[in-house]
Amino acid sequence: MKVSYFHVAANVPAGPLPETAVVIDVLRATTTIAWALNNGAEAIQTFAELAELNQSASKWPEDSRLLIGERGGKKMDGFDFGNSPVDLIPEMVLGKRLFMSTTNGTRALQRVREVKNLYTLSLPNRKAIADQLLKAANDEVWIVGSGWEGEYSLEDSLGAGALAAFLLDRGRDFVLLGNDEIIAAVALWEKWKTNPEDCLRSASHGKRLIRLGNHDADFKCCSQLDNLSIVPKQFELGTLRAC
Ligand code: 3SL
Repeated sequence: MKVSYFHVAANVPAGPLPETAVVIDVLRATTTIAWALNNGAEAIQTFAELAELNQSASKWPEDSRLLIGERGGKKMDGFDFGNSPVDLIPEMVLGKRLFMSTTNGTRALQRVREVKNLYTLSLPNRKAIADQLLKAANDEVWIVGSGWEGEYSLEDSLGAGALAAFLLDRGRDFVLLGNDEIIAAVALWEKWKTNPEDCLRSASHGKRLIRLGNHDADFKCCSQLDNLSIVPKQFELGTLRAC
């Protein structure tokens, strides 16, 4: 299994996609997705464009839908929630269809949405995703970071490294690091694996969230490792469910 990492959607090579891709947005979209599905959301429909989100959401009964997401880290007018994973408790999301749009994460998802197996990764569900990948043992897996408006993001690389390190540990004989980015990501994980929260707070997007207000609960939640067994997978184009 050859595992490669691309920092941002724009770096994903043109041409045929592999069978399997994993999208990461450690702060915070894919952590929010993992927690929302863990807490009983029926499905999460993701959108890069707000107009499309509003159009799809308007066709769904109001009492069984939630609009969630952010722009620049802030909740949007008319939305039920921003992009904090700790807000999406079972009392809020159980049985609900979530309509989600974020600055970068939902765009990264869109770039690789044609793959057969599309998963989302966060630190909390790192082992669950790794186990799924090891079980399927596809020849090629692409990990795609969300970055920030086209730029590298430290925390997504940390997540990619965390996943690759686990895969290497369990499958050293058949897991191959496919590009320099994933080798660098593993080195980053080695540096911060005992204190991922410190990495998240050191990252430029972590600092952006700190400037916007108190996000201590988000940092804690987004840096927890292997505490969720949820595997978010795309079932219909743009729609994620627990598999
Ligand atoms: O850019 C994104 O997709 C978001 O996850 C960013 S934020 O952490 O919600 O601000």
